[in-house]
Amino acid sequence: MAWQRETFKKIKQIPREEHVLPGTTLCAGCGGLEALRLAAKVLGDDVLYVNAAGCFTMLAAYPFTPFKGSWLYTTMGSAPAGAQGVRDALDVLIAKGRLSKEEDLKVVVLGGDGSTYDMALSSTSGAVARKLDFYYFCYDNEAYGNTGMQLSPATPYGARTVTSPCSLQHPAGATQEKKDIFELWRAHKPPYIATVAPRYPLDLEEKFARAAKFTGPKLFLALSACPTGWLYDPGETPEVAKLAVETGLWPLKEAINGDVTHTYIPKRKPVEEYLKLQGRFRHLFEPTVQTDVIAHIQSRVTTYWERVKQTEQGA
Ligand SMILES: Cc1ncc(C[n+]2csc(CCOP(=O)(O)OP(=O)(O)O)c2C)c(N)n1
Ligand code: SF4
Repeated sequence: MAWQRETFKKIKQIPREEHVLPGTTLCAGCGGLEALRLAAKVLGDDVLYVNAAGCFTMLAAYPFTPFKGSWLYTTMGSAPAGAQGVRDALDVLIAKGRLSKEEDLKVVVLGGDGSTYDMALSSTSGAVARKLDFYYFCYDNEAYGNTGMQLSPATPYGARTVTSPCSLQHPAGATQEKKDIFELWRAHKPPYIATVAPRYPLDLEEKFARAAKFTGPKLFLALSACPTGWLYDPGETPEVAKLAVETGLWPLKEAINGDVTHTYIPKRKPVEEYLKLQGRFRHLFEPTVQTDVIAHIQSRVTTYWERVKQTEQGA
C-alpha cells in the first residue's frame, strides 16, 4: 500500500509561523536553509541547536542567530557528543526540579555532509548506540562547502569539485560512489530515519511530525541544493531540487525501527535533465558528451529503483 500522510495533507496545513528568521549570511537560494526552515515549522522554538562547523556556522553572526531558542557551536566531529552533554544537562535539571518538563527542549544537531558522512560518523554512531534522544539534521550539499567545495564522501560519481577536477586521468571528475549513509544509520536501528527534500514540503513536514512520536535518535538527511557549489543560478534551486527527486537520484524514504518505505515513487526522468542544469557536471556534456559516465549514473539509479520494486509492495 502506498505511503499515507496523516498530519500534512494540504499545503494550507503547513504552519505560517516562521521559526528560522530571515537575515542570515547563507547564500541566496541555499536549499539546506530552506529545508531547515520547513523542519523548524514542526520543531518549533523550544529547540537547542547543536551546530557542527560548516556552512550553517553562518547562521550565527555573534551575538545573533535566526532562532528564538539556543544555538551551540561545536567542532565538525563532535556535534552528537555535544548533543549528549546538552541532553544530559537538561535531564539533570529536570530531575532536580530546576526545570519543569514543560520547559524541556528538543536537542537538534545540524551538520553538513562532511561532518555527517565523514568526521562525525563515530560520534554519531556512539550517540545512536546510546539511544540518545535527539534529532540529527544533515543538510547534504555533497561537498565540504564552507571551505570551498572539496570532495566529501557524499559527493556523487561524476561531479567536479575543487579536489576532484575533471582531468586527463579522471575525465569523470569524482570517481567514488556517494556513501550510503542512510544504510549506515539504519544498521544502528534508530527508531526513525528519513530523507527529505524541501521541494516536497508536505513529505518533509509529515516526516518531522511522525518522528516526534519517537524517543531516541531521529535522523534526517536533507537534500541541500547548493547554487554556489553546484554552479547554477540561485533562482534555479527549486528546479534542481525537484529534478534530484524526479530523476530518482534522491529517493524520498523513511525507516521506522529499520523498516524502509519509499514515500514517493518518481516516474524517473532521465538523469541528464538534472545533470545538465549544474556547472559541476558540465564536463560530462562539453566539449564532448561522456556517454559512458552518464550511462553509469543512470544505471545506478535504475538498479536502485528495480531493487525497491522487488522489495516494497506498492512501489
Ligand atoms: C577537523 C576540522 N578540519 C577542518 C575544518 C575546516 N572546516 C570548517 S567548515 C568545513 C567544511 C565542512 O563541510 P560540511 O560538513 O560538508 O558542511 P558544509 O560546509 O558543506 O556546510 C571545514 C573543512 C574544521 N573546522 N575542523
Ligand atoms: S555554499 Fe551552498 S550549502 Fe553553503 S550556504 Fe551557500 S548555498 Fe548553502
